[in-house]
Parts: sequence; C-alpha cells; structure tokens
Amino acid sequence: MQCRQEIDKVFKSGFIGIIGRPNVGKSTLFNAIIGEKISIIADKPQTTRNKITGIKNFPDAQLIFLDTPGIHKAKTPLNRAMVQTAREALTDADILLMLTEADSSIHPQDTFLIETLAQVNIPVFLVINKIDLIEKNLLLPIIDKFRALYNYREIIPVSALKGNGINDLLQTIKNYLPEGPQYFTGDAFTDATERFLAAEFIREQIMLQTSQEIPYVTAVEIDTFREDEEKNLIRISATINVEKESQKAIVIGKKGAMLKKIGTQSRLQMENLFGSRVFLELFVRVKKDWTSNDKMLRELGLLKN
Ligand SMILES: Nc1nc2c(ncn2[C@@H]2O[C@H](COP(=O)(O)OP(=O)(O)O)[C@@H](O)[C@H]2O)c(=O)[nH]1
Ligand SMILES: [Mg+2]
Repeated sequence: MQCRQEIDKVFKSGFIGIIGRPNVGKSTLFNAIIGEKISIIADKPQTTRNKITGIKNFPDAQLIFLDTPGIHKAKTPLNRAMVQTAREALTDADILLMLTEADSSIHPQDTFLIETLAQVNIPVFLVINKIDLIEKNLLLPIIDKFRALYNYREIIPVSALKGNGINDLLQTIKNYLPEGPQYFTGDAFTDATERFLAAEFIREQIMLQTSQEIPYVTAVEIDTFREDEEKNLIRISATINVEKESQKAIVIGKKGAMLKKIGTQSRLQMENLFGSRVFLELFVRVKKDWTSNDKMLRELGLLKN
C-alpha cells in the first residue's frame, strides 16, 4: 500500500523542443497544446523569430514546450540568427518533436534537418502535421519513407489546426519524460512577457496584411507599456522598424489605412490575451539595413552574441 502511494507521487517534467522547416505548423501545434494563442502564425515562412516557451500542466506532470523558428539553410544574418535560436532547442530539450507536414515526397529541407539530428542523442518523435489535407491511405507510405531515414522513437500524425491527435501526442510525451520538478509554479502558461507578446501580435498583423518583402524587413519595438489597473487599460506605444523609406510608405498605407488596420487587429489580439482594454499607438521608422547588421540585430534582441 505504501509502495503504491510512492508511485503515485512521482512527478514528471521536462522540455520539449518543437523543430521543423518553416511553415509546417510548429506554432499552430504549440498554441493548440497550450490552449492559448501565444505564438504568432502566418502563411509565410519565418514568422517565428525567437524561442517561445509554453507551459502545459497536468496533476502529475509539467510539459514545457519550446516553439522555435524553422531550421533551414540560412543566407542572411537575420536568418542565421533565427536558425541559431532554433538549434539551441536541440541541446536544451529532453525530447524533440520534429514536425513535418503530410506530403507524398520528402522535402529537401526535411532531409537537411534529419542530417542535423544525426548528432542528437535525445528521443526524437516525428510529428506529421496537416493530416486533414490528405487521404488516410497516403499516410502509411509517408511514415515508411521517414522511418527509412531516421530512427524516430515515435511517429505521430496530427492536425494541429483541427486538434486531431494532440492528446495522443501529449500522452506519449509524458511516457518519455524523466522524473523532475515543477519548474514553473502557478497557472502561468508562458514565460514570455506581455511586452514581448504585444510586439509579436503587431508583427503578426504585418505578416498577414502586407506582402512581398515587407514581412521580412520589419521588427517591432515596444517603447512604452503602462498598465492602468483602475481603468483595466494598458497603454502601449510601439515602433515598427523597416529598412527603407519605400517600405515605410507601404506599412503606413494610403492615408494611414494600412497602419490603422495593423493597429486595430493586433490590439484585438492583445485585449483577448491580456483580458484588458488596450490603447495602442504605432510609429514607423526607417532603420537602414537592420536585417544585415549584427549590432542592430542585437539591439532588437534577435542576436545574442
Ligand atoms: N490544413 C492545415 N493547416 C495547418 C495546420 N497546422 C498549421 N497550418 C497552417 O500552416 C501555416 C503555417 O503555420 P505556422 O504554425 O505558422 O507554421 P510554422 O512556421 O511551422 O510555425 C498557417 O497558415 C497555418 O494555419 C494543420 O493541421 N492543417
Ligand atoms: Mg512558427
């Protein structure tokens, strides 16, 4: 009887890195697991730039997920910094989820990632996402192809968008986690600050509302973030950095229409997550060639050393 109670007391915890090439649905899966929208999503590569932590609590376990930028062959300094961030997850994690999407042929960037995984000695699961887009009978051949390339400990098909397979995935992760402490107490679901999340929501709207190069040359800085608890209001002012005057004109739009749209939509996201009213003020500034300048990347928190 006593022995049984001892077993019940075992608490498991650990860090789970979500890696994969751009656009396979890493952030969508991350948000589906955490149950809150904290990682921004767009139908464009390189949406996620920083490593974002999401905490999933169970009575007997704490799963800490790390959403990362996509791992790919990077050419520009900004992209190299993002890939470096993603690679850190390879060493920080207890389990890695390599996310891919259900597709009949293996993408070259998946092959590249698998080569990177050769040096990893923690359990790697293959998570095949977007199964809502394919016929069921196409799944097995996909699984076989991946199995031939790497010794995945588990292969789990999911649809992050529809929520299929997520519970299976969580249960399997729990089985593999080591005994460990509750790293985060209370009901926090992320260690990201509200400031950071506010900047991310603004960047998400830029990704969604603008096209061509604009999403890749914008960085958002929060200048002030003031909470007025009495009024249940947060006052935020933020600056959107771009590289050229012509890009600034696009972000502002005709009579400020684009900037207004970006502001309204991102404010709604903030109000939803923060549970308070938000007063948002946006500015646009030209910071020449910031994506290729290490000093500016550091200033914007996108490069660490
Ligand atoms: N059909 C479908 N689309 C998905 C699914 N998961 C993600 N997506 C879409 O794929 C795109 C990229 O998603 P995102 O999470 O930003 O990918 P990331 O770059 O890997 O983080 C978005 O348009 C998502 O809506 C899924 O399970 N099914
Ligand atoms: Mg992402």
